[in-house]
Amino acid sequence: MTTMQPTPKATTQGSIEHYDAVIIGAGVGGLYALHHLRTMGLSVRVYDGAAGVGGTWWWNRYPGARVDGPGSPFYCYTFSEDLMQEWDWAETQPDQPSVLAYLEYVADRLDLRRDIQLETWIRDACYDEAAQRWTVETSAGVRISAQFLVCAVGTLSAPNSPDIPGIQTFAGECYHTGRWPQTPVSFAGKRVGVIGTGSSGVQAVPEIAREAAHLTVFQRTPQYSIPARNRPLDPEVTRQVRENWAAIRAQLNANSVGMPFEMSQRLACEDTPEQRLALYEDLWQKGGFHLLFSSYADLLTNKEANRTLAEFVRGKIREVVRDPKTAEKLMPDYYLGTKRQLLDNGYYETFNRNNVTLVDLREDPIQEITPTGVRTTTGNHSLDMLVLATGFDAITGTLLRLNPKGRDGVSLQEKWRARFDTYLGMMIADFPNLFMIHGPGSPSVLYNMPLGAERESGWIGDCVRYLRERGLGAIEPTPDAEKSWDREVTDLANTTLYPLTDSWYTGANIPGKPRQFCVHLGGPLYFQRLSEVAAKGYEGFVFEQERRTEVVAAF
Ligand code: N01
Repeated sequence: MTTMQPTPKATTQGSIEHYDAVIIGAGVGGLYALHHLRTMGLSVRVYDGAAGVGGTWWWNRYPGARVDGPGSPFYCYTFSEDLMQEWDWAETQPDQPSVLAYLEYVADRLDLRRDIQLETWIRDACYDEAAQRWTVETSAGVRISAQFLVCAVGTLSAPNSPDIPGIQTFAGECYHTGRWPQTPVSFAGKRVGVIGTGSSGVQAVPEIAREAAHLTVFQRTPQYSIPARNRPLDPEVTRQVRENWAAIRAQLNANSVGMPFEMSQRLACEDTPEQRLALYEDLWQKGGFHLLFSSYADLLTNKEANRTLAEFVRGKIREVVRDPKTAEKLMPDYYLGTKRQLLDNGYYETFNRNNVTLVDLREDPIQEITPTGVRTTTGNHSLDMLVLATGFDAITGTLLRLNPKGRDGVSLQEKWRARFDTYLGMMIADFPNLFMIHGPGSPSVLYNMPLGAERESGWIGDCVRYLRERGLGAIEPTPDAEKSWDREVTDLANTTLYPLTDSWYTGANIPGKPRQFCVHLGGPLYFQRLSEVAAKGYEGFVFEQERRTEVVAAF
């Protein structure tokens, strides 16, 4: 564990506080970036609009919210063996309160809170070319200056509130899953409607159905869901992970999604249909992403291979859901895995309950929301509560809503009007000294996010050190570097089936959003690219000499 350090000194000039770095966001990315930059000796201030640390895990308190990836003990920070030894996870798929408790523990253990200002939204961010610094303004109108702006704003943090006619008129309770209230929400005795059947919807639906008088699920696109098979975490697994932490960490770093999966090297066509079925059945029973990652290597690149697994999962839906008409409505028809793969705990089984109705919006679309419910083409659904599980303006939405202004006052909304250009997913031409964690063009949502945040923060720290050691005041990528990075990300994506599906990965869920698959699919290759660029003196970047003299770095 890093020893505790005094907060490096910030300075105040006039009414403006000066820091070396301002970090926006106190979630998984921002917390680690604070720790890392502060350990390097920088003065750092973190701002977050929430009333607590945790980012996405602070906001997403809807019933059933839990890690729907490989989970514990791998969805966590890896940099500190002490954290790994000290924190006990109870379940394989920790629930939202457990992940939040973990992040709160990290914040306390690393004494991060003294440099975090909560309930403070950053409303504006402008680059001052003469000073080579960013000025940010809080919701309270306070201005802060920093040489570096680190945007750890989250990839799934700008809620998508659907523009359905009449939505504002609904007189009952209405909650978006990504802005769930801090106070308990009761479904008892209520008629509840859930709009949306992505990861949040499939997690919430079984929980709400258990308590509500009646639940109506409004589904636009059926999705494939795999049983998560959440269970108590075997203490033996924890013991082994703790004993072999260095090796496990190396394994996570080498894995293409930063997870402890054995990635299959075998092609689907190398097995007979019977062998494939046996393998799929085995992995279905095991639960989680194993079905996708540990079965065949070509499921996300070969349409025919993908079809074999898709057909298997469709068969499972028919097996589980007793009413054949309902089962048919639940039948997905895109390439499995090309929307964010869902994991559930009893989702399809929920449609066997007497108090649950599925409305297929493809055949019976919503006409309007009224004060008393939802009116579809065929009739009215009276509701006391509406749950919007309608997702997010993913990856780029939050930063675009902040809309920082870079060189010559160019706004990010102008810059990203047609394409989300970045270099390495980390920096943007015309926005010097602005770093992103999990930005467009990084592996972000298709990588173990705490681990990705650590590795990206490490690169940011190295870059800052490089500048400071050479008396450089600003760094930004060249437009050419952005173009070639865009090609690299796009070429990688085009080797897969991802771009063929409308999803939030491609921006298709937000009307008017440019279609672009902006996740780098290279995994370890991405981090190797980061290291290579740094080793070549930050190839693809341009620098300015330090111009300022008045603000002395605490470095
Ligand atoms: O959002 P989504 P989410 N009328 O965009 C529907 C992460 N996550 O919050 O597919 C009717 O996936 C929309 O329909 P369609 C995870 O990465 C992680 O569920 O666009 N329906 C879809 O069904 C995940 O992928 C955890 O046709 C409308 C749904 O709403 C990401 O967050 C847990 C509509 C939105 O699904 C987002 O998941 C939960 C409209 N106007 C989430 N607009 C973990 O545990 C949208 N929909 C880690």
